[in-house]
Amino acid sequence: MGLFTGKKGLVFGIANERSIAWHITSKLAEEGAEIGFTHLPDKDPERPRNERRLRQLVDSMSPKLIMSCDVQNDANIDEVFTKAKETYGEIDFVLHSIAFATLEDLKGPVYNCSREGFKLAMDISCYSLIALAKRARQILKPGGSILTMTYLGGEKVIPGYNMMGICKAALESSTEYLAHELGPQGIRVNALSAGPLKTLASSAVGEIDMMMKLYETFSPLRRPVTHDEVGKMGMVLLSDLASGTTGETLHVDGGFHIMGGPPEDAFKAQAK
Ligand code: 0WD
Repeated sequence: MGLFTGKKGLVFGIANERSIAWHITSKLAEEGAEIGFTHLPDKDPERPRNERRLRQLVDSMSPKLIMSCDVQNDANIDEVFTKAKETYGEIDFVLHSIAFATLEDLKGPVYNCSREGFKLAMDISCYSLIALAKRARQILKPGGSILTMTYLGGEKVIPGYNMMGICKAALESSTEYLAHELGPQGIRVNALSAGPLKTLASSAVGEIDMMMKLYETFSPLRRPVTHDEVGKMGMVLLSDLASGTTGETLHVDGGFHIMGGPPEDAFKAQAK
């Protein structure tokens, strides 16, 4: 029997096989979870690329719910949760693995971010968690769990992360407020702060190879983390193994976030 046998939930944010949401999904499925999925709406209904990519990954799990969902659209989110209630009744978990900012705003500088760019990035990358939690609490069972994805750039200045860092700070604060509000209902809300991984979203942030090198040099484990490691911890936070944990931002980053200065061997490597 798996950790998720008899448990059901929704996953928002699989774009392709590199998506963090996909790696968490694989672990959830291995543990027996029944999962419904949403994908970003396709611009051209004749060529449903987002839906096709998602289906290629998840069809073998025979999901009862696959829908498009634009988290900027309240009516669309309502449709997803209405359908989820019809399909599953109550659910046990929700994974929110969604972020977006225009390239211009990701490149920075932050002081050049437009009002519209700020609203867009905050809406998709932060407000969407609140919007999902509002609906999810109506169908989540006591003991249920909501998980979102964040990055160190929300706690510290990471040059190059710019507007998304501000979104992640707001997302982590939202996680805490939601944890406080949903806790009495027995619902946990946590954030997983992952080290850099090559995905569609991170390719937009840029300098991903340099970030990998940084984690190799500075993190206590002296290496970047893997999709699989992030997938495992995502599954754990959504499971009963984490039943006493809420409002937490948990790092899966090889310990990078604890460092306040470079380790001694970083200078030796440079001197070579
Ligand atoms: O290094 C990384 N890749 C890290 C990512 C390190 C730490 C955290 N994260 C975070 C991201 O900021 C994001 O919150 O993890 C989350 C997932 O990111 P990912 O797996 O790196 O990226 P990706 O595979 O691109 O999934 C993000 C998805 C979108 O993908 P695209 O690339 O098509 O924009 O967010 C979804 C979409 O599927 N998305 C939306 N979903 C619904 N409505 C919307 C929207 N309006 N916009 C984007």
